[in-house]
Amino acid sequence: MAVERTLSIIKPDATKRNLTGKINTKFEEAGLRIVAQKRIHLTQDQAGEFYAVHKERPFFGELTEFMASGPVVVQVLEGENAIAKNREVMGATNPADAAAGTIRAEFAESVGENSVHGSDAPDTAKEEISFFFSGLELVG
Ligand code: DAT
Ligand code: MG
Repeated sequence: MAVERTLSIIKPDATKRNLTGKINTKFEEAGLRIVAQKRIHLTQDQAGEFYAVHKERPFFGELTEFMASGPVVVQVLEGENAIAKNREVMGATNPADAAAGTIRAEFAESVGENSVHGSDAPDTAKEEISFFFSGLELVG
């Protein structure tokens, strides 16, 4: 295992319900360190650029509208095996399938409004981190 970095987003459904601290506690309890973090409000175009891989999917409009509907907290998490570990702490995309104790099992409202995003592989983690952060903003 190696020390990795991954991109996490606390989505508008969660910031709206003031859950940033509770979600961050889940990351920290799992051994993930928050090495960069900022609260921003995306435009729908910016959300579409970030989620470009899904642009042909039927839910793309709903997804980008939701991601632009309120503030998000974008963050870089660091730790051993951080990409897979974060996916584990997040739980399955659909909260109905998410394991007990995961962020999505505890907080997500639906498959669309599912509280968190996490990179799914080393190449996407690198791209997604540089979408939001400059090297100067990453404090290990
Ligand atoms: P994940 O966020 O677990 O990586 P994904 O990459 O397949 O899941 O999809 C990105 C987001 O798109 C997901 O977090 C919520 C939304 N989404 C996925 N499937 C959906 C569906 N069937 N209906 C509505 N939104 C969906
Ligand atoms: Mg994904």
